[in-house]
Amino acid sequence: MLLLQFSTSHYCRKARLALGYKKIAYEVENLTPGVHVFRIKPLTGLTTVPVLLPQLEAQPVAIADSTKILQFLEEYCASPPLLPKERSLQQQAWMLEDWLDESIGTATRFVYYHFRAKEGKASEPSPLSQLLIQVVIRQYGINPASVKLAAERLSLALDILWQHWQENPYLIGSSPSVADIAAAALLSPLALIPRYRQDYPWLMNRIAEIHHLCGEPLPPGL
Ligand SMILES: N[C@@H](CCC(=O)N[C@@H](CS)C(=O)NCC(=O)O)C(=O)O
Repeated sequence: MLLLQFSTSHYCRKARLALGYKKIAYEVENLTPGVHVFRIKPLTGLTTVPVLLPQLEAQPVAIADSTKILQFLEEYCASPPLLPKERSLQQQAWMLEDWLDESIGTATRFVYYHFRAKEGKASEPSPLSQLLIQVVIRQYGINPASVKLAAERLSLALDILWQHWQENPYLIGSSPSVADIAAAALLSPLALIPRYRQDYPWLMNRIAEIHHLCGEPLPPGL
């Protein structure tokens, strides 16, 4: 299998964690933001990464969207499972995964890029890095007001995740699921921000543990 990705994208990390957990052999092709559309759009009709090319007979040529990639991997390789056995718990796992993907992954992006453009600027002052950060900031409309909303959304989300993880090592059921993979990947950019490392040590431990389970190198900051 071939994963088309941006090496730093937390959505691509999510796909890598699932591939790693299932011990599926794959290669990555790192794309350059901007020109990536010429590679991606003819394959999927979309412009976002990750995109998985299964390169297998009787399978789709390309799968776009990290949630669709996780669904494909679960069907293609059922063991080890990333879903509980009970149908009602499976639905809960996918619901949590979708919330983490659509709402929390976006909020993380806002807080993360705002940090890299402000307090974190000293650690990556190169004009090229700062130019790329400014492109992302414009693309997604990241500004102090939208960052404040994102930080509030994250704070609520982290309270909810804390309640789940305090009672059980896994978010749904008794083994890792798509929800744990999504949380570990989509919250991983927060590890670079000192305030989050200091206020949420349990989250950093959880992110690290899930990365170990999946054989994936830790994100920057951990
Ligand atoms: N919901 C999508 C989100 C993917 C996404 O936002 N990818 C970003 C990188 S983190 C991207 O490809 N941005 C480039 C673009 O939108 O052209 C998924 O889960 O795959």
